[in-house]
Amino acid sequence: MITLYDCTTAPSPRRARILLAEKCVAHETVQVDLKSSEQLSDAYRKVNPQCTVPALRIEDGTLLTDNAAITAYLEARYPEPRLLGSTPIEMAEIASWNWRIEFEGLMAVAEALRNSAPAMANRALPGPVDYQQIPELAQRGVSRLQQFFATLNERLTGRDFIATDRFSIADITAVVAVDFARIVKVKPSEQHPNLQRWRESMARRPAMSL
Ligand SMILES: N[C@@H](CCC(=O)N[C@@H](CS)C(=O)NCC(=O)O)C(=O)O
Repeated sequence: MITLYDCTTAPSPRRARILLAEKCVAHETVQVDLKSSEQLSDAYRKVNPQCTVPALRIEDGTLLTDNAAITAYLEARYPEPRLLGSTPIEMAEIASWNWRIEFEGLMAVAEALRNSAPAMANRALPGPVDYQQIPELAQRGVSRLQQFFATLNERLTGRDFIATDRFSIADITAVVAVDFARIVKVKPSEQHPNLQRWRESMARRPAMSL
């Protein structure tokens, strides 16, 4: 049986959770409680020395320790539905948008949150090493996030999906990034009609409620 090391409140494992659901992959889930720093415990370090979630244990015991590996593996092993594209051009478009959403969206929320939240003092980056907060990065993160929302809104003009004319991994990553931005009080508004329309249509997919 495949096992997902998950945390229901965190954005990165939500990406893996939605992907597993979209591909209908049966699996077990183990919750790792980030609020009580369980990811830094000796027990979890033995599972994943990077001290992050998600991690996916596959049947032969191999541990996949990030969304990049989990996505590559699941797409290769369960090709349908195709979420990384079918043609070379589709694959390139999807890879490009997925990277932009990670860098301009998810990383911006992480900068804003992790450099400001008192509970994350000394934990400005995930992983086994402690890093101090840089308050200016929190402000920059919020600015980048506002720009990211404008970018997505513009991209979605006259489009149903972010990267191509079909649902893809880029839509999953974007739903997770847009939803998690609420934690730093950035939300789609009337300035983002295309983004709002797309998010409403994504809500009709059962996996997006995970
Ligand atoms: N590259 C990783 C990033 C994973 C990541 O940053 N996970 C966060 C939760 S969203 C984490 O494990 N944080 C632990 C911590 O803050 O110590 C991926 O996308 O798989």
